[in-house]
Amino acid sequence: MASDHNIHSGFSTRAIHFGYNPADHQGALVPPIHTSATYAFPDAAYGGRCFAGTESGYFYSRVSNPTLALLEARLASLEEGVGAVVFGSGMGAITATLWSMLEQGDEVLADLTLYGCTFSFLNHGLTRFGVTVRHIDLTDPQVLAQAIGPKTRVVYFESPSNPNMRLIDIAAISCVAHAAGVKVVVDNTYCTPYLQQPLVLGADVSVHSMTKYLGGHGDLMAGAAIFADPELAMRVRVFGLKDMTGAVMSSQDAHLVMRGLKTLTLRMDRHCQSAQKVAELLQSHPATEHVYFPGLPSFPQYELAKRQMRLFGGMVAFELKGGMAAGIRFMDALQLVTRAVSLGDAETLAQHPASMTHATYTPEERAAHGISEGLVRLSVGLEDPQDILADIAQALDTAAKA
Ligand code: 4LM
Repeated sequence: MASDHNIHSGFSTRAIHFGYNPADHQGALVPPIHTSATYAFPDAAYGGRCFAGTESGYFYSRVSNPTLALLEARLASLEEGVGAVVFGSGMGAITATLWSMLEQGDEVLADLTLYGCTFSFLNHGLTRFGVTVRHIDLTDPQVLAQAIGPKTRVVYFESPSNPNMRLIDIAAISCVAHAAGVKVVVDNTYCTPYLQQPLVLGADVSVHSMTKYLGGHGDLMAGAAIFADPELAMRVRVFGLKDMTGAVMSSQDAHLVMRGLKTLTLRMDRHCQSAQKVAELLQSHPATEHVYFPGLPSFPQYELAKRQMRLFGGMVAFELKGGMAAGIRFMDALQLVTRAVSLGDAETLAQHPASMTHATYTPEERAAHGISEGLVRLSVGLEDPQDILADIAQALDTAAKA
């Protein structure tokens, strides 16, 4: 397991060094990539103890692996958790965590808006196995206080939510949930541990798609769950990961995520600065009807954003005056900005949630959950800001003309 090297250092230093000392690895600056699926036991009794959980050594890489363990230690440090488990995708992290926390007859209270496949897992997946899912407006902690019932086990939300940027007050929701003995799971993908620390604010689990900002280069699929409770972390590893999903991350991808983490703060600073400029451009343009970005003083939850997030993030959503038709014209006019789903890459990406990432909702569900048909989502990348702005400005002008 990783040592606690650099335990007291700053965030960027830990993102680069935490848990690794080259002196323990023949001086290798970059941690080795352990590809072994299985591990030799010195004797049979040792192997038995590994399987019984009384020996902490490695025994099979579906449960743990030294390269993944280093990444897990680093993530736990960055988000101030007691442990972390990594997965082959963000959906792997979400499903393994919820499979481990819920039983038949339990209830999940989720916010109105969630990433499309998370919505689908809850409403089309867990409900088939006797779990009740109710969507409530978690932007108001009083709504949660009134909704919690005897079967409620988990409160689940994203902040900001994908795609319409609803912010949830993590500390206030955790307070209400914990008073009733209910656990809080937050999807922190949009923020990363650099911008927001759900566990410090009181949540029990923080889940991530590391396919996004943590990997940062659009070249891998990965997920993580970070825990405040070591027993829950262990249950998610030996049940949710090992038995229920098998959603194992490859050690090569763990190496790439650790490479991405080295530049996380630099990249996030730039994503956030450029997104602010993009949001201001959108807001000032006559073609735009609404802009959703936490860093605009006109954003209804601006005060909460300042309190809860270090910076306002790299994601911007907006609606044009001509609705969906204008949004599609805007997307088709883009030249530098790439039409693609996903987010957090070096490339600026534009997508249309209603027909892409949130097509798992029916049109009626989208309307009920506040996802408008004309919404366009931008993941603002790392290109020169003036080039991003120029492309968006010309596409807005084109969209407005027709
Ligand atoms: C997208 N998102 O929005 P994997 N949590 C959040 C997400 O945005 C996503 C996942 C989990 C998008 C993918 C196409 C807030 C994904 C799921 O894709 O399984 O790593 O993460 O564009």
